[in-house]
Amino acid sequence: MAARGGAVRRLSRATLPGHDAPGLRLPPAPELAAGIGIVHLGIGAFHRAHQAVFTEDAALAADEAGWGICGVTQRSNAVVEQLLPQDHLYAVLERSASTSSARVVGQVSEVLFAREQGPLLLERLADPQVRVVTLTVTEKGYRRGPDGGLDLTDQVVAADLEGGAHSTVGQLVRGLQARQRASAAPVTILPCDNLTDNGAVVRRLVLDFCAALPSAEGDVVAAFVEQHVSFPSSMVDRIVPATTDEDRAEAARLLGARDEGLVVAEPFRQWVVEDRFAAGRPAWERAGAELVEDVAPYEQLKLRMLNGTHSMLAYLGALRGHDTIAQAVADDDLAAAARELMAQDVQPTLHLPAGVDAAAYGRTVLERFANPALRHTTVQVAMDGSQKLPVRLLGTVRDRLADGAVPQWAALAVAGWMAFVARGQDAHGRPLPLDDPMAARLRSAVGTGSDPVTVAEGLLGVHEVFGDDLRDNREFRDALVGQLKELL
Ligand code: CS2
Repeated sequence: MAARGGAVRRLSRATLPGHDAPGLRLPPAPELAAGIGIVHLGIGAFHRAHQAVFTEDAALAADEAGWGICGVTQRSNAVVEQLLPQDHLYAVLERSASTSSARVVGQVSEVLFAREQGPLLLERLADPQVRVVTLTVTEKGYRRGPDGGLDLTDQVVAADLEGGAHSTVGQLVRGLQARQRASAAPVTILPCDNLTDNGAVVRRLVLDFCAALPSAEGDVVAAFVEQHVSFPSSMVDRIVPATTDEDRAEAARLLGARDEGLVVAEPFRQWVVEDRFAAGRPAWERAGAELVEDVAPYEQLKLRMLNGTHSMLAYLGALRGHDTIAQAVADDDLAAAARELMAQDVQPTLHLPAGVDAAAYGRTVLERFANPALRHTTVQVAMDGSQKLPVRLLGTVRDRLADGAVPQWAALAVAGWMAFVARGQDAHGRPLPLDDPMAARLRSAVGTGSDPVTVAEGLLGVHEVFGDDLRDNREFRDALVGQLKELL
């Protein structure tokens, strides 16, 4: 197949241009990525545009090999097919409003399809050379129950407890068991998903899994976890929309070759990591990551200001017929709502990291969202609302209610989600997909009702999302009903 832009050859070490060209940066020599030191579960676009880039830059800055990445793909082997024929090379196409540039990343040394290569995955997790396991498996990938612990009623988890290794937590624990038996070498598990206190969350899930194993088996691995495994939290930030054909054509022009593994990203990237590593780590601070003692204030700032506002713009924007976040933020009403959400509702709840100006942070967030070159779709950000809302918006709602304030703007964002679920189409009558692991539950909670009270009360009754406290909060309910009158 000839790609647009005339490039037919596939990206690989052999087809790389001889040197950097304007707008194109080549990868370091393959030796730098030699030796797998990191296993990454969930090698989607985000990992490739974020942690892999930081890791390569750290290896370069410190001139240190041994931190090659073994990426693991869970649901399909698409990433294996993308990267294997390319010597695991791929480009990150960085798009600002005015320019694009590409860099080819060579830090991934291996990609495994967990479903078909389970034994090899356990071997990697047991390998003492592997010292860090990173994760981007999305919110739903953790399979948490309503109390935040491991959902033992989940079928995949249940099958893993019988000896499988298909869920993320099952893979971690089966890998740790193999590691304990093989060498008992310490290791760090570093989650990079948008969850509050993600390190503690994953630690708890791992220990929940151990506790559900027969005790002779579970106690041994739990003791190993307690003594030799650390779970730092981290905050990750980079906007990485789905790659389009247009992106691939542009990258082909820059690379002179076709890149099936291409990812697209904004220029901005941030990574704040708790510096608690059981067995060393790459020199990420030399690549611009911030290694801190406590990530909580950074995480709260990012999840509530950026992701909360992103979700608001996604739902309200999609309902109004805006295809992209940039279009939504160019809509004066929605930009104003986004500013009010941050200023009125979110900012009063924040415990800011030292030296951070929340208002300035908020302005930067909106500038980043306005980047027209990214084409981040509203429906992409809108997906998995049942998993995202509690983390991004409902903490703000709870904190404001506890302070005796009614968070009208956060209620507007939540009502946007409710209207998105209930209406199922935008202002032009185009369908809006409800892509959510709880879609069936949400649909039945709304039923055939389309009036604000039925929709608000139906969805507030979804315990996993709102708990009992928000369901029973009269002021919040009234605020939602009021907003839904406008939206439905
Ligand atoms: C977005 C995030 O898809 C979404 O829900 O809000 O992926 C967002 O782009 C990143 O968290 C930015 O760091």
